Amino acid sequence: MPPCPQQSQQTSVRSSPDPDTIMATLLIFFVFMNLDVLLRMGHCTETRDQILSITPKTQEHVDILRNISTQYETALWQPVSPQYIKEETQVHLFVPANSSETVKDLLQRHAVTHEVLLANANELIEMQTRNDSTDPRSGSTFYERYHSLEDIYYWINRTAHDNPNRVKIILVGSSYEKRPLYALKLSFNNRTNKKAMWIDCGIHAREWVSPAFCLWFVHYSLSFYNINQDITHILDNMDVYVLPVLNPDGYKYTWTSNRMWRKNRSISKTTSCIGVDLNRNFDANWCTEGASHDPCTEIYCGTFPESEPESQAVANFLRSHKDTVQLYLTIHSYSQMLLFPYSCTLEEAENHRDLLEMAQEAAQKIRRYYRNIYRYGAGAKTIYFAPGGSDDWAYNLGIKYSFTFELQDRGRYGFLLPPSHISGACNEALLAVKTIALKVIQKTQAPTSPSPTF
Ligand code: 0X9
Ligand code: ZN
Repeated sequence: MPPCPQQSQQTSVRSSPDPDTIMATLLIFFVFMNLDVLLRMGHCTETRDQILSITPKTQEHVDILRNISTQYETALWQPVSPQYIKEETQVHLFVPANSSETVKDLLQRHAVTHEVLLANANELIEMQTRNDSTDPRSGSTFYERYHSLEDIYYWINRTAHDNPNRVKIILVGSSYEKRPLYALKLSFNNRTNKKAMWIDCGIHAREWVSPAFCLWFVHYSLSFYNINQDITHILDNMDVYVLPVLNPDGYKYTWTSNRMWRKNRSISKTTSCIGVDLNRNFDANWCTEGASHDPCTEIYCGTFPESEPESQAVANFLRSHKDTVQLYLTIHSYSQMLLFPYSCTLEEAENHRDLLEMAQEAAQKIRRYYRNIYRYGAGAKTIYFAPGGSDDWAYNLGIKYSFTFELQDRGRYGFLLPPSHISGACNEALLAVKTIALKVIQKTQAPTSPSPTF
């Protein structure tokens, strides 16, 4: 909770012979001087959305938290679903202003202590949606800000138009609400038998730094080709498909109605609950432990694998390009992790050692150059069981280098990462992408141009 404004000091006034007049004058003067403070005091607990961090110490605490996050108007940030709440593990909970008092009362009544991670989420949300191009206070560039879906569509067209020899727009499908799913194909030469990599962003609507990364990556590729040795080598040897917003309906919804929305916006025939978790909708041990058949949960797997137009579009595209695509990357936030298959089983991927080495090297570079810690490992062992994910599905399709990146941060701002952190988050993720892509080229392709020294 933000500190309620303190009452200002009493102001001294000149004495008057009439005590009643003194009192009345004092009262009027006091109210007038503190009007702003008094007004704000009345609202300081009700008008601000907050993020609480709570570490349950007992099973009773766990049960209370599960109850709060399912029965009250809140949004669980971490873990993704109440079933993963466990003792001694931090829970991040978004509490809208109108449930704040009830939730805090409940916690207090059961002696569950909490810490306020963000006292005023509304201010952060406002900061992220401000149109900074017209804001004189902002010195940031286009790529250091978040953009509405319309702006991203405009940017896609503009980028292709301005780079006709290197960038093509590919329509890979359309969303449930019939928005186009555009990917950009970056192709810097016409070598025969050229391989490719795929990057998708924004599968989860509220993870805004993810689409920001896709834009960052494309911009970097176009600006630093022939300047940076690593990106030059990658683009000389691979085409890159970039899908900036895999879940446009959800992304749009986070800009207009609910900043904490995760799923797509498909309507269920059986309930009024909306949306499927697109990262539970792929055909990889679909809807087993770690996903849910309940449309009202955040990890709802849909009615059958690829029931959703968004996941089906990506799956169709990859199926028809599986002989060229060697590397699959999907960008999420938050928690700073480099994950690889499997998340849908505890079994090790056949090339587990390779994947581990690549993730380790990428994480080490981030640590060395950016002093930031990324954990890495197979999904199921590193975070939780999560079947139906795009990374596991792409891996089973035959794309043997498949990774999920969870970008910044580790919970300080969570999904509300301020725009000023976009460049740091994207630069370190870019370093990881370059490290992994170079390794894939090294492992799979005969060199055509001198490869950079690692
Ligand atoms: O649960 C997820 O879908 C991802 N984490 S997030 O907090 N961004 O939602 C992790 C995905 C890991 N990979 C698979 N589950 N296949
Ligand atoms: Zn995600």
